[in-house]
Amino acid sequence: MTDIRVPDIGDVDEVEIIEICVSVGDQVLANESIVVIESDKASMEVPAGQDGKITSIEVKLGDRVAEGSLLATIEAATSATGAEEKVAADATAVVPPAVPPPAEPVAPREAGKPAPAPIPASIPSAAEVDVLLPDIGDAKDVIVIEIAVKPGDVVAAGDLLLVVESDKASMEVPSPSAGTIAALLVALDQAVNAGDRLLSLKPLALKPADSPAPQPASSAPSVQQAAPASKPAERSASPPVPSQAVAAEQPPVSSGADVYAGPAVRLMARELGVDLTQVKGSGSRGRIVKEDVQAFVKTRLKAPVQKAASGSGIPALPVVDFSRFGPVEIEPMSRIRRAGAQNLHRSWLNVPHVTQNDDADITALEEFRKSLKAEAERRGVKVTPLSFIVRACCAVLKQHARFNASLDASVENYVLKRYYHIGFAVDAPDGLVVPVIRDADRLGIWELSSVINDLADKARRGKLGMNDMSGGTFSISSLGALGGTGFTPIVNAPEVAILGVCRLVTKPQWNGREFLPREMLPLSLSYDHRAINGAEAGRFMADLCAVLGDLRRLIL
Ligand code: CAO
Repeated sequence: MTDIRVPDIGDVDEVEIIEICVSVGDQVLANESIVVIESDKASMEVPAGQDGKITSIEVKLGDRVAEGSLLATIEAATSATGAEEKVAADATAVVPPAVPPPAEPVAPREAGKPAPAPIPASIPSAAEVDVLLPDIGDAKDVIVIEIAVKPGDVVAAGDLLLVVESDKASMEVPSPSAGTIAALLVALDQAVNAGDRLLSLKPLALKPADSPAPQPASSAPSVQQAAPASKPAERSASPPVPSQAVAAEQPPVSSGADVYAGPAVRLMARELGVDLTQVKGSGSRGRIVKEDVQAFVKTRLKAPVQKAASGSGIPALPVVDFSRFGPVEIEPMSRIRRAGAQNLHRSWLNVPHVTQNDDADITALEEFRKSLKAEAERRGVKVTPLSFIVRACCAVLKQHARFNASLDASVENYVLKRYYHIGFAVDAPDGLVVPVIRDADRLGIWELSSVINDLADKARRGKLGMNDMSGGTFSISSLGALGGTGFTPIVNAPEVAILGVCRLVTKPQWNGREFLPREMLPLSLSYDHRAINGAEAGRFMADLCAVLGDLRRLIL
């Protein structure tokens, strides 16, 4: 029994065990890796040092060890059973032993690999055959970048044995038949050429009567795929399979500790900072290959660009060259329009919107407003329905405090505002702006009309200051002069509601006895459904319509 210890690790005190490549009972060659250790500067594979059988493993993943620490123990191979002898065995021997040897114990496999099928005790074992590196075209000295099996593993025909890589491509070498891996004849990073012996395989054979029903090709290795016992074993070489070719039919790799990847891929992932649990394997049985890690990194590198394009991590819209379909010209957005677009997008994405529509009968209001015309001219103000709507909203907001509120950062509390600063959207030449009427509830119709005129004028001339546009508690967007029968205004977050107003229409209304022409004002109330429920919105709208329908309610 010989100890395998941490070798010279230079000037670092400790290294971490980041991979254990063998299990107790595994037959290993001298240059096979036992564990992989890693310092903050580099990782290093610790080889067995001699051919033999692993008798104990003294460390576990994550352990920190110093130079000289015991990693594992190994029992040197004897001449009768050692790996060395397997290497030297005549690869062309075809005569099965007269008495079949007992099935080899199946060593535990690497975490995440599909469990091999157990070997039925009645199955006779054929002679060992060598698996050779097949024709690899012009390539010379291709490198073994991954070894997917170890001595004792049971494989089905077609299962991945190892991966070699030239400077142009990587190729998988599958098992030519079902069997037990007898010995590995190459090591990681070793250069090999066509015809070189890669490993020796002890083919399995089944009596025909024992053959189970066929299973899908992607299932775990199973003995039903074994070569017939009567078929002589031969020096075998299967065509290499380009890694990508099998990707589509393989199941995805499982997550967490169940990552199925070889040491070379793991090393690459560590170097690139890739979490292999997030990488989908395209190799045989979901094994992660180098190309998967590269593709993962490429996707992640593109991700920030997409985020910037969509603003919220939402998949970006395709970039289309519209000039392919006809003449186009580019008109840059104004600064205000760009800022408005961002605010609207942010509100739309953050606020679950619901819009409630209703018509207010403002026949009496309109009569009254028109009756003020001469006086308004004398005062030098234009009185539109908007002043009355602002006034009515203030009265209703006082009865429905949650509409004059914001949600706090936890989204668990209302911030009820005891002031009524009403914003109104202005269609200014440079874009939409929302000046705010301060303490609108304290202003009469003349004052309100005057403030609205002044702020709208300032907005159209681009003269609004920050103070004119901040502190709003509720907003109104009036498209009344333009038309429409209803729309969905976007809540001006962090406010929780906004009232849209469309063009007044004369409509017949049934009063219980007859239809009469009435001046109906279409209203659209959008609200943040986190803060306001539908019934509350319904009551708010009913109260608003009632006030607009009879302004005497303002003095109740
Ligand atoms: N139905 C019918 N006529 C209406 C009306 C309505 N709902 N609202 C206003 N009017 C009339 C006015 O009485 C006025 O008529 P007179 O000139 O005969 O008196 C005329 O339409 C023009 O009004 P106005 O637009 O000058 O004034 P206002 O107070 O109604 O609106 C303002 C002011 C600044 C809100 C408006 O000019 C504006 O910019 N609206 C656009 C808002 C907007 O872009 N909203 C969309 C934002 S995105 O959600």
